[in-house]
Amino acid sequence: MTNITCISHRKDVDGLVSAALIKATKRCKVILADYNDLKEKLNTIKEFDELYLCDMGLNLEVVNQIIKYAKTKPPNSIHYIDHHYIDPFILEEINKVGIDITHSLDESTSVLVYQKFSKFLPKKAELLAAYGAITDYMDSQPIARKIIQGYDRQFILFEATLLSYALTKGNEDFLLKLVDELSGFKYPHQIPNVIDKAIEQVDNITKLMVKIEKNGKKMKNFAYVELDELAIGNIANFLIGIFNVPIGVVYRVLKDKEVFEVSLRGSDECKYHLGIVISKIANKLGGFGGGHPKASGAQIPLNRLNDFLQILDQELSNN
Ligand SMILES: [Mn+2]
Repeated sequence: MTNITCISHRKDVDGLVSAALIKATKRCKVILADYNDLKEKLNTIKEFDELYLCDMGLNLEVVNQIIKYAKTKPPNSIHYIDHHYIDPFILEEINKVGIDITHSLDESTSVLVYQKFSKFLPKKAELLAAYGAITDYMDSQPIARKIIQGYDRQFILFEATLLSYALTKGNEDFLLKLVDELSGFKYPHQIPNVIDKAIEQVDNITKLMVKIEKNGKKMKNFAYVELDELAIGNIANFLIGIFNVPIGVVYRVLKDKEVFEVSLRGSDECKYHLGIVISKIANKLGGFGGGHPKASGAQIPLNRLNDFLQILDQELSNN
């Protein structure tokens, strides 16, 4: 039997539904990862015939590792499907070693996966693609938009939101179960525990809103708050509204690892590519990060927290 593995982004609807679409197409094993443990997870899967890497922006370490793997495998054994910004030079490097690349900044990963495999998938698989597009704010892009127009918009929004809220309250087993159920095209509201966990998270968000109002601080070009959880990076959007700034920044301190995790969100008025900005600053401070124009994140050594806030404010003053 061929050994097919899919590694996809863990705490993110786009990542989970992308994994579900691959699983529905290929009978694959699914491994969920985020930027903290992608390298570790990759290390655990040296043996594979086919490897899918979905919705994971690639840092240099990871690029080197997959290039190493690719050199020992026939061409097209490794598939990289993603919509995170990637340096064209790196793209060229991984292309050279025979990695199959499906990359576009224009649609969510779920839509890219759906397009790639649509001829092997039933029509209802496009709903999964739509959930990923909506929760990644890419539902107005051409393909996603076309899919969504064929349904009741509220229905898709509801199902996508259930997923995105429920997954913040789930452990690894729950997330893998979600992928499994979605790969069988179960609607999110029909999947056990999804509704309960989603409501738990809605409740949590109402409490976080109060906390943000009380503890948030304003810099020149953004507002920020420390929370004990990074529930969903989208929480940073509340800062934009409360402090009337174009960018919201939420972080949480991981004392045992001596790092902080940070999420940024930008409003329509934000004229920066937050993925590029954060990647540059994180590298400078000994951490790593990346993401999209209006949504990005990083992990940075804790002793650089103040530097981070200062440098970010400076970066965002430049035109
Ligand atoms: Mn995505």
